Amino acid sequence: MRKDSILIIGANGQIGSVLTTKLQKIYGESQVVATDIKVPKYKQAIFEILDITDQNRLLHIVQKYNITQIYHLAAILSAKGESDPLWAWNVNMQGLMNILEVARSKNLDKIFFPSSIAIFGADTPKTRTPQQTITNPSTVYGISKLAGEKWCQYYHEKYDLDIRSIRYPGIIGHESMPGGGTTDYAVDIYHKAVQKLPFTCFLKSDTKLPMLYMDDAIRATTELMEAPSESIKIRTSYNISGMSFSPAEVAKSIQQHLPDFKINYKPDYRQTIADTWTNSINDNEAKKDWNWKPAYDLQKMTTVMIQELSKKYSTTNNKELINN
Ligand code: NAD
Ligand code: AKB
Repeated sequence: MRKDSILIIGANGQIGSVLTTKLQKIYGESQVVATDIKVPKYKQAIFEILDITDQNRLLHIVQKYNITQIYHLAAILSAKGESDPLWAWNVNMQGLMNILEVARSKNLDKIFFPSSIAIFGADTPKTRTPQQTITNPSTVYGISKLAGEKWCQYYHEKYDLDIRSIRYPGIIGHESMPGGGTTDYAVDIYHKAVQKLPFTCFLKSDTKLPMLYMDDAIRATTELMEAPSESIKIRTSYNISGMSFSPAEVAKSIQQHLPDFKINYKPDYRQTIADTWTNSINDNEAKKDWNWKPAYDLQKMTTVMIQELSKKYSTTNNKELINN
């Protein structure tokens, strides 16, 4: 029997850094190869530099470590992508196509590709957005994720590649900093609150978006990847839901712990992106097919975020933490 050998692409990022630790715990450090375009801040047991637009280098790493599964987390997110749309398209699309081709030609066992609520657009039903619906994304990031979902389904149907995907909402965790998305404010707000600083939000007070606590995101990912192949009925990408809130609502939940916390609003170009996204997600298919169930709501997440960040800020150099 072949032992699983895991390749993580984009391992230094907000999700990748946490998922790498989790997969090292599940499979053992010697079985997990962390890669990124940049050297990580903290030493990994096995790390290789990989620019995902370089297919030869990807193939070399897959062969060198006898890789059986890939978790593909490298992408240019919604806000950053709008500053250079062709660069974002190249990283997001060429990167995915390189993985699909290497996975097909080397007969890899399983691939994970994260999609996003960014695939939805202004004419998508806003509340409890269903699995199958109008998409019509407005950002280059959203277009690339939607095209990516379709390519994943194509490789599954045409080549029987076992590729699985989740449409993550905005992810919030205390372990790492976000990398250039429209939902980034929902992590930054906790860092400011814990440092007793006021927070200027780049979205309006009542802009409600779907969000998910990091623990739930990581558990959803490993549960989806461990589910029997025959129970995975959706080969584009699964809707999943955790919680939905606006900046005013998260500020209020923080004020229950830190009553002096102050927020003000200065909407910028990210407001235009958020306005096209949905408020909440219907995740019935994920619940039905692989028993998805979130564990965190806003109140529970706020309690843990404040506890964990307070510990970190009391023991760590702030600058090092912020640049984590
Ligand atoms: P991130 O921006 O924090 O991390 C992405 C990582 O990819 C970074 O470490 C970066 O150095 C690396 N990278 C960039 N270009 C690369 C390249 N050419 N080759 C190799 N590595 C490269 O992103 P994240 O928040 O950790 O997101 C991970 C995945 O989850 C992405 O596909 C993202 O679209 C998806 N997602 C994230 C969220 C969220 O809220 N964080 C929500 C929905 C979907
Ligand atoms: C972003 O805001 O771009 C990401 C996402 C929801 O895909 N956090």
